[in-house]
Amino acid sequence: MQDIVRRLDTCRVCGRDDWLEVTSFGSVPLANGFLDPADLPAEEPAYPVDVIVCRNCRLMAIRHVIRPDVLFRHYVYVTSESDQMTAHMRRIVGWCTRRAGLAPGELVVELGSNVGLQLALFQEQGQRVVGVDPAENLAEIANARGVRTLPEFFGADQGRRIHAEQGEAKLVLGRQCFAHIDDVHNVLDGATAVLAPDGLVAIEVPYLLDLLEENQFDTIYHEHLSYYSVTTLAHLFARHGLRIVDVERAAVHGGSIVVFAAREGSAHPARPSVNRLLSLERQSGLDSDDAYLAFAERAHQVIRQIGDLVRDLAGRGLTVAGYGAPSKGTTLLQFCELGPAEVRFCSDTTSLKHGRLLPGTRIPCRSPEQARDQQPDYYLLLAWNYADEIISKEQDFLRRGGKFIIPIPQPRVVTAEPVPAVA
Ligand code: DWN
Ligand code: ZN
Repeated sequence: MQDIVRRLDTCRVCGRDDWLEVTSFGSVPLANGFLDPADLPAEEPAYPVDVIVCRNCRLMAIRHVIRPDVLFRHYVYVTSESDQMTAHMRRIVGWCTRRAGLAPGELVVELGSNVGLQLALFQEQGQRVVGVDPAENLAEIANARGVRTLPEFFGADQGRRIHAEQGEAKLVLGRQCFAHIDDVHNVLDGATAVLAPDGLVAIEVPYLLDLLEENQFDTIYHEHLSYYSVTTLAHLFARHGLRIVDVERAAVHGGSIVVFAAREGSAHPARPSVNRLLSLERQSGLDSDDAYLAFAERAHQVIRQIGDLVRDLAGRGLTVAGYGAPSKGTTLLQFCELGPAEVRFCSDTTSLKHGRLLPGTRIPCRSPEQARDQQPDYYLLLAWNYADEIISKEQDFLRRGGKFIIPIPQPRVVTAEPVPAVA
């Protein structure tokens, strides 16, 4: 255990050791640690999920850092090909092309590029691309589809090497991976080593403000070391000669921000979005302890509500299953202490998860095809960040009397006929 987990004492952004202890969600196995039923471990290691906030730069983080190779060398999460995500990735291409003035032949480098879906869209419009992702199994898939991907953790060495081999990058992109990075300074050293003088760094992260306001406690798990606001990212970028020039908010993953940063001396003007969000964060109290403590109180209340609701339904002999087995779902089920007695199975489209058991709860994960023969009375919608898309495609289930429980921000039941929220 000791060499796999380390305690975070000094802030990874500003270096201070002055923390607000926000709350603990207990100790749980890793969110993507799906188990092979034919080869169950005697004991499943569990690690604390303790939430802390730096009192200097307001970075929200978890206290215990799991070694990145344990989390990411073999990865079961594959970028979703849902309509919502595909539309979002196309929007990212537009946003980045316009702001960075991307032309055909110019270089785009993506960190955490997964199976290369995002980079393939830049390739379509003529950019040269390089992905860097530590997940060897996913980098293999990306390379097989013609998206050059280095199966490595991105850092200063990789930035320098790509620069030497491919020249300057007009865009360095990191979608939904910055929260997963421990040594953020090494990564930004890599980004600035390859970035063109007038290039842009674009970082997409779940937005701390949405997480707090929408009680998204289930997105707090070991892969997510940090939870960022624009204020904290501004601190971080300034230490690397970068300044935030624009920010877009996006609905993906429960509410995210896409932050664009340019070199200090470059001509990129700062857009009004930056000050608008910095002041919104001040107005929302992100610079005081109360906002985080109030979130913790709400989160534990919602955890109780979800657990009580599902246990009550199961107790009345109704069947409940999980819709999706996302990392946030395996986390929610563990925090709510729900097991196979309450949640019969989870159905998920990711073939890497089929036939496996969810970490901690050991609830079986099935394919949607298998699930179709055992429709439950209630689906607990664990992939709630795709609720609109999933509910519109599952109208038959609703028409046949099936019901959805959307757990976040508070549990509410969705039926074919709208009913009031659970008190
Ligand atoms: O930060 C992270 C984000 C980018 O992705 C990672 N740490 C891990 C992962 O988080 P997640 O697993 O919570 O991500 P998603 O995208 O919310 O996962 C959705 C899950 O739901 C996938 O396993 C696929 C599944 N799904 C499904 O079964 N039917 C999704 C849709 C849209 C569906 O219709
Ligand atoms: Zn700090």
